[in-house]
Amino acid sequence: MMQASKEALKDAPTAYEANFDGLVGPTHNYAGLSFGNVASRSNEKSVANPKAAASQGLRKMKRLADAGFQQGVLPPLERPSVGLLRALGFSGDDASVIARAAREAPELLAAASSASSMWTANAATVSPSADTADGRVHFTPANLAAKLHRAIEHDETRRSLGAIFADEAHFQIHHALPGTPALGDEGAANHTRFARTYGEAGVEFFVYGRSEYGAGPQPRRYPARQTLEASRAVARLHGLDADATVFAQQSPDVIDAGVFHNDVIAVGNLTTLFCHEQAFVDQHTVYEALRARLDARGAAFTALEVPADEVSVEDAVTSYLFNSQLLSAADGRQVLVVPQECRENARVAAYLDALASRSSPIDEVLVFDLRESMKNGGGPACLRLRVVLNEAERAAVNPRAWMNDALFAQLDAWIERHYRDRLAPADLADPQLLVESRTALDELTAILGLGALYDFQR
Ligand code: SUG
Repeated sequence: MMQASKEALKDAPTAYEANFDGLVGPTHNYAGLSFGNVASRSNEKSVANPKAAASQGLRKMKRLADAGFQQGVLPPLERPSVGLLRALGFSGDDASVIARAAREAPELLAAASSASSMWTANAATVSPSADTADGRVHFTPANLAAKLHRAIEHDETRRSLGAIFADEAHFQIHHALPGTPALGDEGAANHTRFARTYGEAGVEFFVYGRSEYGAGPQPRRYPARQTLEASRAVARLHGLDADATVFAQQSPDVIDAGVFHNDVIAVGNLTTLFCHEQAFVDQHTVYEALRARLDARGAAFTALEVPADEVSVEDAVTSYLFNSQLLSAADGRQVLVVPQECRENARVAAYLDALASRSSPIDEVLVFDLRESMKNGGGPACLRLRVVLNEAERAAVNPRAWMNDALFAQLDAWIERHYRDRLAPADLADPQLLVESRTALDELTAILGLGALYDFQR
């Protein structure tokens, strides 16, 4: 397995998987906004530390960049969104809009204030140029229609992707699908791309929670956020070859156990799928479909399936074992990036320790403290958007978005200068938070070379 992927890397066209992590915004807080996401609900109303959250995320980026991975940064969106509150009928100057919303509809102010754009796995679905009909990298920002606080992200997300992937000769950034239940789309969190090497044509794997018009079981307790119809629409928009896509339904039982996105129960990279044995409906048929499609592209598919008697679905949900990043190092070794909660769950820790002695496609495990994001249900994989790029595409990316020593130092000092170390739900009513947030973001656009990205700058 290892040998094969090393061999493959040697003669592949040069392409890389870059991970673009979302910088945590200054309003990071725990508002319990995501029914179906166990961590979000159980930490509702606890006090957040935005400074620690941003710093934990930044340190992940830096450590992975230092380890030789391609690492980029996506900016936070402007929050609180005074625009949302105005659209919902609150008027007056900005401070009055916030004060009235805090008094009359604190839940709407919380939705307008969420720093949820940090979870860039939900920013968009991305198809590499090797897979698309027109040979460009395609992005479809996710409509995130299931939750108000997330449904307001896609327009601004599209703008920030446009500031980083600006060159239309290489990048096509679509509009989000219409934001309606039939077309609920949660982006790359429900999408995995397999290939022999990054530069070759691959197989795109779309996982949905329910179908609006088709058959199939439905979860009973928690919502299924992604529909088959949305996944199919994204595949069409990106011009993917029908022979190179697989659509699979997530098990409704695991959605009901708190697996609100596929990336809470499965992660893939190149020819490996690492997943729980209860992740999908008709799991073995799913493997066979992936195996056949990859076989047709000269690649050998491997499923590394974790049995329930070693790690239960509940263990997976509390530890976020599968919300890991499975990354290929330059020498072909696969590295699994996990949150520290995986070391704190005895069964998951034992599983990871045993990996070393088993023959497995995972060669190394790296552990990260992402506690602040994890308390809202966002692990290492949620925080990143994967973008496979060839050399020409990489050269066309806004160069200021790449993590390096200088950018790390600038962002670290920027966080230190602008972020609070304590944010309680009641603090969302403070009009000064908007002023602080805008001051920070204004400076950030200069650091990242993004121009006048935000509405307040226009
Ligand atoms: O959409 N949490 C996010 C977490 C997203 C995780 N992303 C992936 N699995 N890829 C969500 O549920 C909680 C916000 C709050 O409750 O304050 C939140 O939005």
